[in-house]
Amino acid sequence: MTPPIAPLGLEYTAEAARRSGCRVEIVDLALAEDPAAELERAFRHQQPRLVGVSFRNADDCFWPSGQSFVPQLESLLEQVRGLTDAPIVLGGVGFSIFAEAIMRQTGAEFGIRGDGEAALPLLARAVGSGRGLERVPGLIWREPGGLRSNRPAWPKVFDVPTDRKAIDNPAYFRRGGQIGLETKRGCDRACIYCADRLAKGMAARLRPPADIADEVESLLAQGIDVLHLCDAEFNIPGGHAREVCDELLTRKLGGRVRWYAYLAVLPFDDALARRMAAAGCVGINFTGDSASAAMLANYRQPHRAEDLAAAVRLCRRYGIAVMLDLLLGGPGETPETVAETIRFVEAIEPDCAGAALGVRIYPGTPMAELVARRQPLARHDGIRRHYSGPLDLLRPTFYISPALGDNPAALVRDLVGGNPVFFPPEEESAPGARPEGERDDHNYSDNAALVEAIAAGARGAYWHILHRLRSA
Ligand code: B12
Repeated sequence: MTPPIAPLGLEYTAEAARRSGCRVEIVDLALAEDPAAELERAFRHQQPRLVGVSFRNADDCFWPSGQSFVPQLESLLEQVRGLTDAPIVLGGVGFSIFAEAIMRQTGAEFGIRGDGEAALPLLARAVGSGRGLERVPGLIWREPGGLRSNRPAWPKVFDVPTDRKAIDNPAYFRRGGQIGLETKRGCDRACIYCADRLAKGMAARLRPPADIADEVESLLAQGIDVLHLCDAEFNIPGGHAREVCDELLTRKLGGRVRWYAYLAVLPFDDALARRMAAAGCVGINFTGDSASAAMLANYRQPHRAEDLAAAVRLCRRYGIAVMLDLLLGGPGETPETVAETIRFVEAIEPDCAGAALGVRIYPGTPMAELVARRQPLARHDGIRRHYSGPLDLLRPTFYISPALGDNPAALVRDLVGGNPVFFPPEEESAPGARPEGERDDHNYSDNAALVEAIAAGARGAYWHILHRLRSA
């Protein structure tokens, strides 16, 4: 996928395994010119005990393209099987969201749902000794009666390596424009559609601020000074966000690094905005969802339209670029609530607003239950998908409120009316058909405009780079 995003989960997991005494070789297929040749080279002179595969994106989570990456995972596993008899363990956020379904579909011997750092070395040992599988956190494995699963690996203590040398981060920085790091895992919000609870759990697991600052220093020492936080929401809980900023300020890192973050609209106040700006934050992407009170209640968001306006004002006050991510088309959405949201967002003038249309339905979320309660999912008139046959939530399956009619993307595009603040949805009749130069959505998968801008020196969050391209 381009621009390429550095595989942070792979890096933390591999480094933790190394520290626990495992011999680890990383084969980074995302940077390889010829991935098949790279794989062959890796297995030519050695046979590992275990092959781990990090699967980050199960699909692009984007309507109308709805591109699944599970077929690529299956063909990768086929190649690996041709090169070694070692068992395969799958992990990664894309895997964790759909863990058992992916185990069934791919035939992998093992999967780890949740954090890999502690679990992977334990599995390597269990595979070596032939016992102890039931003590490996998050493990899913095969037994004659079917799949067996341990509880997800969501350890309370967040202790990951801070020395970012396991993968070629400078190469990703040159080609991908920013490098990620985490300040916590898990989110206790109840937003009906979110997959984070499936992959990271609902209890926030906080990372010591000193470790975060150490990691920033490690990246800076490699010439990497533009970062993107990889928390679901940086400001949940707000107290930890303040402590992280304070640590960066104490170490005087604020002036040396520029960083971007995802934030919930609440809690966000003058004190946090000021601290974040001083600590180097240059852009925030808020989970805005909607400006309609009815829709925000349906999504179970605690904020209201006026909180969106206040967040944009605070960002302006402290010179932070601001993007609002909208989620249009959820349960209860009507043309009137879409219009209310678009008009409100226009009026409060963020730098950008992502007018995403269609809610990806993840199994086991309140969204999946809610939609199924109204009508059986397989025959539901709100379901949008590009595949036929039985409904399969592992394949990109979306919900768009039937009240938006047959061509909801055209409805949204009309309301947006060409306002360059918005990234509007592509029309269903023509997914991908818009010529590359005219593409105006914010799907970062195979995004040629971004690749080109980054090659020419642009750095930052992708929405911010696209925004600068549009305003140039
Ligand atoms: C930050 C972020 C971004 C940033 C990345 C910035 C950066 N420089 O890293 C940006 C904005 C660029 C981005 C883009 C996209 N993203 Co994004 N992103 C995230 C987010 C919030 C964090 C990802 C992350 O790094 N997590 C931290 C790492 C450490 O966790 P991890 O990867 O899960 O790894 C742990 C475990 O999974 C496990 N593990 C990992 N690998 C392995 C391997 C083995 C063998 C084992 C045992 C364990 C293991 O151990 C690791 C450590 O504990 C996630 C949601 C989330 N909370 O994770 C979404 C998320 C991954 N993104 C998602 C999507 C869809 C995308 C895009 C495709 C969107 C689009 N259409 O443009 C693009 C793809 C970009 C790309 N080239 O890959 C989805 C994927 C869902 C799905 N359906 O598959 C997620 C889950 C969000 C969501 N709920 O919709 N994203």
